[in-house]
Amino acid sequence: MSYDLVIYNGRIVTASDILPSSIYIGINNGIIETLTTSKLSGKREIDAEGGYIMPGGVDSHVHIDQDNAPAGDNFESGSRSAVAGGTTTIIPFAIQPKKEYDLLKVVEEYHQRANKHGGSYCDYGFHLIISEPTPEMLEKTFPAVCNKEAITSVKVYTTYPRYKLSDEQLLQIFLTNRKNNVTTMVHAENSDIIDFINNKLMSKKMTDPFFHTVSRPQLAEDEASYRAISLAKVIDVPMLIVHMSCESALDHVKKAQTDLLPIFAETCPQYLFLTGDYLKHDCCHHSSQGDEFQGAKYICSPPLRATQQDLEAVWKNLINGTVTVFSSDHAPSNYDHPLGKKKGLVNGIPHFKDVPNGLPGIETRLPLLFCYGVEKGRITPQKFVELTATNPAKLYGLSETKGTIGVGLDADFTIWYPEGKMERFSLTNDMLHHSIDYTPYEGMEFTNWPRYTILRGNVCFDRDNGGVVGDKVGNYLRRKGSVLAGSRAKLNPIFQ
Ligand code: DUC
Ligand code: ZN
Ligand code: ZN
Repeated sequence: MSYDLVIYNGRIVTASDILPSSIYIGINNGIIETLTTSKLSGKREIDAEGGYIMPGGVDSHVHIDQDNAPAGDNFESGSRSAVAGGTTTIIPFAIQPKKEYDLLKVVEEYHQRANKHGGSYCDYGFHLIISEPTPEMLEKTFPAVCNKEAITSVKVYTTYPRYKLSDEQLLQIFLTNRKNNVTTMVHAENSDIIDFINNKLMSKKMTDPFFHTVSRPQLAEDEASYRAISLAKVIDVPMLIVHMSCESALDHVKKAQTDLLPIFAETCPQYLFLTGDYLKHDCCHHSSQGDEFQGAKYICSPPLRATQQDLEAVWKNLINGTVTVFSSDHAPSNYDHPLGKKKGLVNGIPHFKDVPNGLPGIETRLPLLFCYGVEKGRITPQKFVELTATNPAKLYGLSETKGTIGVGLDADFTIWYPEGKMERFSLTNDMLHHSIDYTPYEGMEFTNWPRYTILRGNVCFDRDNGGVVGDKVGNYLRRKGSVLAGSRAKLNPIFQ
C-alpha cells in the first residue's frame, strides 16, 4: 500500500514519550493512518535524518486583523509567519465591539477577515472577547454563537477602558461560561493601580516608552490574578490567566492548583527572554542609535519585567508545571507607521499611553523555546510538546484532532534539524514572514529552526527548499469543551 506521505527516521516526540527512530508514519487524506516499524512507501517520503518529529505547534493566543492594531498582521501574513515557525494551528480573537450585542455578527466579521486575502496558511479557531456583557446577550446570543460556531473559550479583561469588566461582570461571565462549558481566559492587571500611576506620570511629563513599565507594576498583576482566582473559585469554573509575567502572580496560580482548583497559567516568550531595559532609549540592543523612541517596540501588557531574576522566576514556573501553555501573544504593530508604534510620538513628544500594545512573536515562539529550552537542557522535548501543542489543544477543545502524534489524528508536524545539521545564525527581521518592520529578538542566536512544517499531510514550510511552500488551505476549527479541567462538582443551587 502506498501512502500520500511517509515520514521516517526521526524521533517522534509526544508530551510523554520519545519513540525510537525506527518508526514510520503513514499519512493518507491528511490523517495519520499508521505508526509502524515496518517500512512504508509513499508518493512523497521525508527522511527526518534523526531529528525530532513533533506535533504541529498550537498557538492559542494570537491577535490578527484587529481594529486596535491597524498596522498589524492580517490573516495572510500572520498565518504565513505561523507556519514558517512550526505552528499549524492558531486561535486568534473575535472581539465584541462596544454596543454590538449580536455576537453572531461579530464572529461573521472575523470569518470575513480570515478569508479576505484568500484564507489562512494554517488551521484556526476563534476565542471571543466579551467587552460588554448584558444579561440578555449572556442568556441568548452567547450560547447561540458558541453552539453555531463551536467556540469554547472567551477572553475578558480587568483593565483598559474599552474592555475592562467589573468583578460582578466577571462573575456573570464565569457563571455563563460554566453553564455553557466554555473556558475563561483572563487578562489580569489592576486597572485602578495603573490609572493612578499613569496620572502621576503624566502630570510629571514622564511619558517616555520606559515609563510604560513603571505604570504597570507587578503588584497590579499580582492583585488582579489573586482576585480573578477568587472569583473563579466562587463559581468553581476553569480559568486560564493569560500572558503571566511575574512570580508573585504565578504563586497564586500554583497555590490554587495545589488546592485542586481548575486554574491554569499561560506565559509567552517575551517574559522569558526580554527585560524592561529594552524600553530604555539608550538600550544597547536598539538597531539604529539616535532614534530615542525605539523602546516603544517593546511596549506590551503586562510589561516586560525589570530584571534577569524576574525572567528566571517565569522559567522556573514553566519548568515546575505551574505554567500550562506557552503562547506567543503575537500582537504586532509596525514601528515606523503613523497607526503603529509611532502613533505614540506626536511632534517629537513621546506618549507611551498612545502606543499600540503588543509584540510580534508568532514565528519565533517555537524556535526560541526549542533552542533555549530543549537544546540548552532546561526542559525536555516532551515538556516542550506539552506546553506548545498538547496542553493548548486539550485546554481549548482540539485534542481529538490536534496537539499530539497518534493514529487517527491530523497529520500536523514540526520536524527539527538533527543536531549539527543546521548552521546556527543570528536572527534578523528580514528572515521572518510577518508583515512587521521589526522583531524583538533581532540578533539572537538560533541553533535550530523548524525544517519542515506539515499541515494535514501537506508540507507548508520547507526551510531548505522554498520556505513557505503551502497554499492557504487552513480550515476553521470547530472546537469541543476543554478536557484539562476534568468534571466539576454540581453547580451551587443558588447559581442555577
Ligand atoms: N493583551 C493581550 O493579550 N495582548 C496584547 C496586549 C494586551 O493587553
Ligand atoms: Zn491581554
Ligand atoms: Zn494577547
